[in-house]
Amino acid sequence: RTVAVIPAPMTYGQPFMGTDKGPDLLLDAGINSSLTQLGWRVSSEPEVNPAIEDDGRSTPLAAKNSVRVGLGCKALAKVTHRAARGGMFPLTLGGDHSVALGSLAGVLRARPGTGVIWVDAHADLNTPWISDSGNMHGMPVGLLMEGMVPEGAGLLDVPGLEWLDKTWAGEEGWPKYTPEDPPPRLSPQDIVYVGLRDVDQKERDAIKKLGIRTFTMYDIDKHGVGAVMEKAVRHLLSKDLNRPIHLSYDIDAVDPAQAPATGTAVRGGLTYREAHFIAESVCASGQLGSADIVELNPTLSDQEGADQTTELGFQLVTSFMGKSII
Ligand code: DIR
Ligand code: MN
Ligand code: MN
Ligand code: MN
Repeated sequence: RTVAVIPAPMTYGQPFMGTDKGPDLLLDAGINSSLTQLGWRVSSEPEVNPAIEDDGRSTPLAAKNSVRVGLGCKALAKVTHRAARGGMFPLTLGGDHSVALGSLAGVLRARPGTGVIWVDAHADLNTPWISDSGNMHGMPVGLLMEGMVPEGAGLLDVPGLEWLDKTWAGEEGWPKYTPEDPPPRLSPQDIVYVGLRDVDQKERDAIKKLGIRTFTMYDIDKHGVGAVMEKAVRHLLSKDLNRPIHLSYDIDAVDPAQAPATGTAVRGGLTYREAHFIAESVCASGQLGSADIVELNPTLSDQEGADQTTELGFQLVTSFMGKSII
C-alpha cells in the first residue's frame, strides 16, 4: 500500500502563527522513513502552498481569513482526492485543523461512504453563521455537515468556499458537481467524536439536534478508552463493515502535560496511553483509509515542550499507520 504524505502548513484558521511549522517538524523527524519501515510505499507530495494571497473579498459572516483558508483547502482537496482515487492513503500533516475541510472534502468526494473519527478536545462543528470566534479551525466538521448551513444561505456566501457550493462551475482537479458526483457532505451518523471537553453552546445544540455520536472525556473516564473505542468503531461500521474510515487527530485532544505546544490547550485531556490506544484501535479496525494530524504549534511553548509535542504527534502517526508493540 502507498501512503501519500501531504504537508499542509496552514496557520490562518486560528489566531497564532506557528502551526505552519508542523509539517516540516514531522518530516524532519523522519516520518517518511518510519512509514517505510512499517511497510508503506511513500509518495512524498509537495507542500500544499498556504501562501495564497487574500484577494480582498470580505464577509460580514464570522469567518476570519476565509479566502486564504478556503482556497488553501481547495488545493488540498484536489491532492487528497487524487490520492484517494488512486488507491493511496492520504496522510495530511497540518497545519491548523481548518486543513481537514480540504483533506476530508477530497476524501469524501473520492470515497463518499467514508466514516470519520474526530479526536479532539473540540467539536469543530461551528459555521460562519454560528461561530463565536470566527476562527475556521473550529469549522471543518460544521462546513461539511448536512443540516448546519441555515435555510436560505449557502457556502457560496463565504468567500473562498465557492468550490463546496452545489453551483460550483468546476476547474482542473475539482470538476463541477453532478447528481452522481454531488458536493462532499457528511451525514450526522457518519462521524464519531472522541475526547471532547470544550464545546460551544451552539455546537452542543447542534450535536443534540442532529444526534451525532459523542465520546467525551466523561465517557472515557467512566467506561475506559477500550470500551469507548469499541463502541466508536462499531457505530461507524454498523452501517457498512467495509466502509473506509478517516481519522482526524487534533493533538489538543491529548492532555497539555503531554502536548503543550498547541494553540487551544484544554486541561483534562487524554493520557499518553489513551492517545496511543485510540490510534492503535483505529488501525486495528482494518478500515483506516486516510488521516490528518493537526494543531502542532512549536512557537507556543518552550523548546522542550515543542520537542515533546512533535515526538508525540510523530508517535501517534506511527501508531495509527500500523506500528504495534510486539
Ligand atoms: C472554539 C474553539 N470552539 C472555536 N475551537 C477549537 O473557536 O470555534 N478547535 N480550538 O480546535
Ligand atoms: Mn516547508
Ligand atoms: Mn480541532
Ligand atoms: Mn481542538
